[in-house]
Amino acid sequence: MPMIDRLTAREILDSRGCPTVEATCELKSGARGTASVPCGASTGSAEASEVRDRDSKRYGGLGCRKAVRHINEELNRALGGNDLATQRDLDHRMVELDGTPNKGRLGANALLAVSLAYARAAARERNLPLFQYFAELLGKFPRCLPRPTINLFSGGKHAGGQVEIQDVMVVPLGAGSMETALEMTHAIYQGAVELGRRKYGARPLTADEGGLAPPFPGPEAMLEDTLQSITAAGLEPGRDVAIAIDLAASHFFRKGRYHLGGQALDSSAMIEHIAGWLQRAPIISIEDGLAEEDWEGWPKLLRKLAGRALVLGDDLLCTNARRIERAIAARAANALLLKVNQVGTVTEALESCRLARAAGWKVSISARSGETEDDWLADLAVGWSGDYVKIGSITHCERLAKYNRLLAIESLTGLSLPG
Ligand code: 2PG
Ligand code: MG
Repeated sequence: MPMIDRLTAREILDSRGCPTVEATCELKSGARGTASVPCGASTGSAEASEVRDRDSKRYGGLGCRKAVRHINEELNRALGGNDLATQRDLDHRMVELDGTPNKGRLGANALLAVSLAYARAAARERNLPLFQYFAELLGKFPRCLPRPTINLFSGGKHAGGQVEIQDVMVVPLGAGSMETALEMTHAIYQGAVELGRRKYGARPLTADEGGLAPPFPGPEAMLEDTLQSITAAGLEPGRDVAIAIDLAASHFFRKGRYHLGGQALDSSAMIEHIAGWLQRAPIISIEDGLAEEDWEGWPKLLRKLAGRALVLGDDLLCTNARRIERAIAARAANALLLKVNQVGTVTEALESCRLARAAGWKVSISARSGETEDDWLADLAVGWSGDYVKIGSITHCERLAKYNRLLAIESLTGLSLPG
């Protein structure tokens, strides 16, 4: 039975150079686990709340010394030496201790760091690979690896807003293994770099998640360039490689209108606009096609795209059980983007995953735009049988830590991508 001996934490930096929290959990048995938490830029308004120092003299107020102190002091005192036999016990105890509806007192960043560090320590205590520990929490061993949705082009908040759409991703449908999926993506990425050089006159700069971010004249050019890059790699769009898009539409929705490509579209026009893209390109997933508060529009979007593309909720759902229940009841989506730090503990994220699955939804397990070199996300995506995994592009070390871990899990387990 894992019993916590000591919790410690430090402030470290994420891939944007912003502070975040790393925690270490030492169990009585001597097993230890360390884990760090990511941070979003295009956040949903219902996300659990991080505690930041708000001291403008350090990191523009984003310091995490308070959250670190909450782990080193209060959480260490309250949880150390207690008989917390399971992940569930620990996470529920932390939620109780925090005592707020959004984890605003101790901080979702503090709670999640402890939750994950404990998971790692508990797995080590039993000599389990981390993905197997997560699979045991779910109660089901994965039958295949999640299919990667890999960022090729970036816009929106991840690229300084040169185009409104946030992520255009490639989905290597024709790949039977993670190894092949990455190899195909490399060829497409190189094609896109070359295309960018020719079309926009310079090697395209990369955005927060390593996606290429040339000065696209509009979202349609982003799609067109994606198709051309796939073809330039000798691959066939739709057969070998599909496209997934995260519009992150909440971030260009103002006063009831979607401000996209110089137009101001109402919800119905926006849905038609998206449906038009599906005619032009093999798009299999639309994430946050509408804004998080456009609850009336989402069911219409689902009806329009049903059977053709997934209607994937990120900002809409925030991995939050109550919002997922509402979306299921309203028939507002058919897929969940799961980000553990949106909710703040492993157990609550698992509950959200279960809810989505019980409704017959697909689940895509996602990193954040601000990440660390920690690779737990790869284990989580495999352990919870994610249909898809979203990590970012195949550049930048914080992304590669996860892709490389997926390669390691692939060779360790012999699991392949779904047929
Ligand atoms: C998203 C994520 C990852 P962020 O919107 O899906 O791309 O971005 O972490 O900034 O919320
Ligand atoms: Mg998103």
